[in-house]
Amino acid sequence: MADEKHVRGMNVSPKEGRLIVDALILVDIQNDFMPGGALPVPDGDAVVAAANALIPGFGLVVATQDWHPSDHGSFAVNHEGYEVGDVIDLVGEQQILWPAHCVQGTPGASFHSALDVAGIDHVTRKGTDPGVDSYSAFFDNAHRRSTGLEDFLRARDVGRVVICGLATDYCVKFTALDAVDLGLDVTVLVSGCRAVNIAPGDGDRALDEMRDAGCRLVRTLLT
Ligand code: VGL
Ligand code: ZN
Repeated sequence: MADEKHVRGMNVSPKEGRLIVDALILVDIQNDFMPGGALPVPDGDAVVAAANALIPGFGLVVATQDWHPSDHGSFAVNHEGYEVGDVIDLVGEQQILWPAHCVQGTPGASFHSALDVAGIDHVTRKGTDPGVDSYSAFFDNAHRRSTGLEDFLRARDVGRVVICGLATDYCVKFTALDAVDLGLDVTVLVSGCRAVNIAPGDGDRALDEMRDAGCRLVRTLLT
């Protein structure tokens, strides 16, 4: 874009007399979502290289961590008589029951060891309330509580976000949809995302939902 400036890796462009800043949001690039992890996303480790390639191009990089207490309500093991994949009601929301994953402080909750964590400026942890899940980086699934990420981005004049990570059909999708609702300009780097695909096509349907909501879907940020 002709009006775009690239200042020491910080992409800024003038809007209404202010600068708007681009941020990269890396969603849940954690061991438990990798092949062999507790809640494996097929080919999930492919997003690490994509994330690492993007990081140097952004002046502001945020990473999220799914960060559950062991008694979290999204874990099947915490609901007697229920199994992984069953759907229950949790504070009025439909909740899929998952295997226990990303328990606070465990190796499964750590970022993938090859992720360039030195390039991350801020970490948002979500899913910490045992009573409600939080797929989105911004709000819990019942939209009752904010994670603080919105305030963090607004305080830094972020107007545009690029999103990649895991999983396309859950945390990436809900993060992208909330970001659009918050008035941010949202680009999803599809090549840097992978889906759980519990039902075949879930990932593709999630991409359609994001596009319909106003997200820009791209396969590369290079021009
Ligand atoms: C996620 C299911 C449960 C995700 C997190 O990161 O997409 N999916 N918790
Ligand atoms: Zn989770």
